[in-house]
Amino acid sequence: MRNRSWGKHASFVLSALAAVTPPVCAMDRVRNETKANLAELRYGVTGQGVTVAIMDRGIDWRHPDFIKPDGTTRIKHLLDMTGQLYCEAGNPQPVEYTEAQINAALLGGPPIDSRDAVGHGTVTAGIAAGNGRAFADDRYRGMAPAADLIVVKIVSEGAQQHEDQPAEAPFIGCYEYALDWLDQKINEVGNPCVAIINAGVQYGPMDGTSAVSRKIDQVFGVDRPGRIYATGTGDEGAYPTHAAADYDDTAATSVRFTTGGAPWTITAWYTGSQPAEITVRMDDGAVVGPVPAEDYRIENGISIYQYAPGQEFYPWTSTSGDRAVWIGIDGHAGGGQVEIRGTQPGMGHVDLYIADVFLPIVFDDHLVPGRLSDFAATTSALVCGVYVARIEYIDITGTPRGDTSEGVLGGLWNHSADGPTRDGRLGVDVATPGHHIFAAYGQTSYWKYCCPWNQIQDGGGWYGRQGAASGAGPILVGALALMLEMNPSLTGEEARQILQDTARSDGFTGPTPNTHWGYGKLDLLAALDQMAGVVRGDLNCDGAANVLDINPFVLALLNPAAYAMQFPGCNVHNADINGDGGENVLDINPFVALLLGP
Ligand SMILES: [Ca+2]
Ligand SMILES: [Ca+2]
Repeated sequence: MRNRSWGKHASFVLSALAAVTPPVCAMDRVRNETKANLAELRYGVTGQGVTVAIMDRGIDWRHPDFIKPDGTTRIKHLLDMTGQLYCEAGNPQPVEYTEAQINAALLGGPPIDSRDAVGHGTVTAGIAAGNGRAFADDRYRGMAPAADLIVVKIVSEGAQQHEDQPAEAPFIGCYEYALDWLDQKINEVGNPCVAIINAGVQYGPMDGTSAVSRKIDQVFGVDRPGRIYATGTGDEGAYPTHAAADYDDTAATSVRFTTGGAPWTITAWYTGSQPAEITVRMDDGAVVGPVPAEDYRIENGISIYQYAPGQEFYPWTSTSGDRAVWIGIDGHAGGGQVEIRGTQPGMGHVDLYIADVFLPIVFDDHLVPGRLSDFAATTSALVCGVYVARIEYIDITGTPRGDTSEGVLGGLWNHSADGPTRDGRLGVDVATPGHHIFAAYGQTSYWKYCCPWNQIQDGGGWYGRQGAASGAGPILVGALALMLEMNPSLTGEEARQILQDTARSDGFTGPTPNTHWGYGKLDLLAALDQMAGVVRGDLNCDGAANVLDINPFVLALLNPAAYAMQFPGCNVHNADINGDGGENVLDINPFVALLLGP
């Protein structure tokens, strides 16, 4: 320690405050890890007066986590798009349910014919905003337990028939319609809103120019006060699902792939001003192409469609000016290659994607980073990577369960998708502890039926396990709801800056920012502190933390009342240097480190 007199101060303060301990909370791990509990203790934030909009597989509207203590629903509006296929004509009309209808149904009136057949949407809502009422001490409440909800059932991968529940067919609703509807309902409720579409893969331009991304920008945007859109990165991290290469007109550039033979697709985006021919050449001898720009070919189980810029199908319909290619391959197990060759002088660049990891096809060379979902590449989106919050738990039967195969505790989840976006933005703002967390489970969902080991001990069957980007995104959504409660006119870009400024780096994140963690781990207390004007280490309120703050720091720790009198208007929380929610002996070493600098 360089400052000997400070050393004496420190040892004195240490002995004086040795009995002080940081607050202990019984909440689930995520609220502690993100410092949501500390943020609530210090600022009283619970999401009150904020709308959380969940676009997912629906919601178990009967679950106690979405019902207020007075028995009425927390759902202000519910839209069900079951049976749709994007925005195609002839789709079943979306069905809207009001708060009053849901309340009547809760009281035994006409039932609401909307459910979360899969279970995913209920978990999303629970993580972001469940109030924890289904179990003692609100133990499994989400991040913003007093927020209002608007729910859109916008997608489903389908669910099997089970018990007395019918099967559900897969569907994808019309995102444009849903977002326009949501825009209206947010205005009707009149409160700030943070929203998520908790779905999405690498299918689209991945640069913020798809129809869905542009609609999200329109409804939320970077500078619309009180409107924020957030999402997780995606689940494709570390998988061989993104390849890229330069090409020109002198020789074909070849990207190798291996397919299992089942039908699926490769999509590609390349430089709009450098038109190219595309050929698919399989090792089994099948060759289709070259297919010129804005042409197509279907032969031998292989389809190649080349779109003119902006003329792709919905929801791609990109405004980037780049050219898209859709390649379908069926019945050709084994190796092959996509060949791209320019048809005029000059260099172009091509990105090739496999939509998600469940498809039986991988790239074998030209692999590059950048596996965000198309929705996560939205310009206005605040995006979180995923880190591991839990590697062990006990299931509802009392059986210990573990999963150490997808990352170490505190480390990045192995498949957290990474930036950059295709247009070169970092693509990740912060990371949240989304893998293996506990939240509300839909009581009639397929998840609850199929996989009882995912239900946790001490949850009464109401709560279960979730993970991946789907677990992480709603944590960020809930955190943003608390930030909107602090400042209802906060914009997305302001929130992004605060989250980036206040994120924590550690041995797992390595140097930040980077394309996996963004600026580091979400620290909600630090974020709200920054919003409240806290400057850690500045105890005399002159705007800087330096040697002049040593005596006021000691006073703040020893005698907060005297400190308040001597430094009126100063914030005693400026002395919570380590950000653990208290001003005490544990802040001494961090304060010294702060003064001594890096
Ligand atoms: Ca100062
Ligand atoms: Ca502290």
